[in-house]
Amino acid sequence: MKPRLISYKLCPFSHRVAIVLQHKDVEHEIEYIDYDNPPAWFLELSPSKKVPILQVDGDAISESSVINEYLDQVYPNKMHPDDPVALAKNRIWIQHGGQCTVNVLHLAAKGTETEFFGTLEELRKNLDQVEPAIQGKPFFNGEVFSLVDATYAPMLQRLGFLDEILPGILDEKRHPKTIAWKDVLVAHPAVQKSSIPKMRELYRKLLWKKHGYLSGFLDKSN
Ligand SMILES: N[C@@H](CCC(=O)N[C@@H](CS)C(=O)NCC(=O)O)C(=O)O
Repeated sequence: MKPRLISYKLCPFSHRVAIVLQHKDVEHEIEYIDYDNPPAWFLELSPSKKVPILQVDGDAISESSVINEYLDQVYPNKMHPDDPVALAKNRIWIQHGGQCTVNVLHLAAKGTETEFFGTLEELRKNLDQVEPAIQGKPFFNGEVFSLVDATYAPMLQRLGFLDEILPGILDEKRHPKTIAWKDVLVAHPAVQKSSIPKMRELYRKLLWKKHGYLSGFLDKSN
């Protein structure tokens, strides 16, 4: 049976898994469910009621970082480093990426200017930690596209969309390596192929629907 990814269309955590499936060229299916009205079979399948879920041979695996480690173990084209210390450090960065991703999800939804800039500073402090660890030649660890790259790519891609709406969200002076890394990641074939059609447009529609602080800037950007 082909692995089957259960996802919401714009979920950055599910996108991480879609990137790994693409990068490893794994034949797979994706089922997008409705965030506002998840089907009963999904609620039974997902202990946390969250996506992503990967269905494999009658089993269901949850948590994007766990799913990606599973895929890396089972399919060729290794994305995790072999060296145990490098591996441990990569796992720590992957964990940290969860916090950054939550920050970006909150940025898209925060209602007031104060809430928005408070969350932005939280994200920037989290990125302060990542910035010196990026090797950027061209990827996080150097030449090999890793699970850390797949983990941060959806968050950085969405942050790029937000920066188009309110320029300066990405701070060139504070995070130059992160921004260069983002540019490499969004152009990567696995990230491109795993991004849903009209992604930028749908993301902007979602911002509009959320009616947060940023939605007030949508008209002024294209
Ligand atoms: N730690 C989880 C986070 C997954 C997550 O928060 N998914 C969101 C969608 S992007 C979700 O399903 N939210 C629904 C809910 O919280 O009920 C992972 O990495 O897989």
